[in-house]
Amino acid sequence: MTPEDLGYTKNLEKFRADNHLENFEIGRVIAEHKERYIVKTTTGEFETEITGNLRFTARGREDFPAVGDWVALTTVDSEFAIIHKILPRSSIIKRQAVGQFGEIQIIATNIDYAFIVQAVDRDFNINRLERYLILCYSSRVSPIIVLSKTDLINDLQTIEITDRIKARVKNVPVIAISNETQNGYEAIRKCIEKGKTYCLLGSSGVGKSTLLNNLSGCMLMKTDTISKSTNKGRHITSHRELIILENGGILIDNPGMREVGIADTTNGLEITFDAIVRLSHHCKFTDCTHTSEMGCSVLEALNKGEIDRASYENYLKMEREKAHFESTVAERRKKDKSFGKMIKNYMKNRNEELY
Ligand SMILES: Nc1nc2c(ncn2[C@@H]2O[C@H](COP(=O)(O)OP(=O)(O)OP(=O)(O)O)[C@@H](O)[C@H]2O)c(=O)[nH]1
Ligand SMILES: [Mg+2]
Ligand SMILES: [Zn+2]
Repeated sequence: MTPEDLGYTKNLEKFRADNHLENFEIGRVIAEHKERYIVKTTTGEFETEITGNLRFTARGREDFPAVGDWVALTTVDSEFAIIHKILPRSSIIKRQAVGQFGEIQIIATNIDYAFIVQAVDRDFNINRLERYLILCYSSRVSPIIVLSKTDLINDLQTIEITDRIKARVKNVPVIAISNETQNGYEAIRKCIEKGKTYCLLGSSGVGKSTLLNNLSGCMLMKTDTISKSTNKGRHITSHRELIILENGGILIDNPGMREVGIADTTNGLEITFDAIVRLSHHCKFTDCTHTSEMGCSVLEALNKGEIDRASYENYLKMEREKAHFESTVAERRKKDKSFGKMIKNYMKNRNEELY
């Protein structure tokens, strides 16, 4: 095995040389278990921990390793190693964790493509697809839409669903598959290139792990029948894991996501809703909300039927969510700042008392 088989690139090698990391081993994080990371190198797999220095200088989640990361490490013995540095990430998929105020969760790093998996049964929802697209585009990851469980419907219905997606979502491949019959697998295999990293995104129970197991030819990931009566989607996959396929593609499985919160959306909205955003540049008012204004190009196109109404409504919703996220971040910064000031004043007063 070579580092390239794990997805190593020239850019990473350049960074390694520029930063004098030749004396360290280089490896890729393939799994994470509560601050312990499994790292794969060309010589084996190691259980690792980060150095105390990395831990104490970390400012947030992003300063800790995540699945997909390239790291510089020193081996202690044949099973254990210490991570000294995380190499720069070419991409990072993150989302706002559920319930936690502004807390960011890293889904995976150094990803080239994301398979967004939706099942054609009750899970299917184009608004949610657009959420995943925003997530991908803001992470600089190319999306590929995978419709699973097509064995549950007939061919005409599959075509109808595919067409509905294509009417709203432009420039993204849509592949319909069944993990039961393996229909559509050829198209999936064609997408997978050697040395490129793919991650599987989607709700619980849509068949991500089944797809991964079938592609790899062995049962690497646990899958299970979800409670059919409630269809609640008990999570089967509990953590992220990276595997290498025989054809050289690198796949990262993920636990299903219940909510896809919109966090840092740099360009994500713009690319996902490209047609609407382009139109909005022609609105009469620069602060146009595209809801009731005179001279609104978006509303004009909507009334002429040139843009999809459902997509337009989802766009407005995503814009509101983005604005809400940004204001909570701003508020938190303000709070952090005033807290910082209070500490500073306290220290100053204390020092004045001391001297
Ligand atoms: N009929 C049908 N069932 C499928 C298909 N793909 C997966 N399943 C079934 O759906 C259930 C869930 O599959 P998993 O592969 O575990 O789903 P997952 O997306 O990995 O779920 P989480 O790990 O919870 O996120 C299993 O019982 C599978 O057998 C499919 O294409 N057709
Ligand atoms: Mg799974
Ligand atoms: Zn407008």
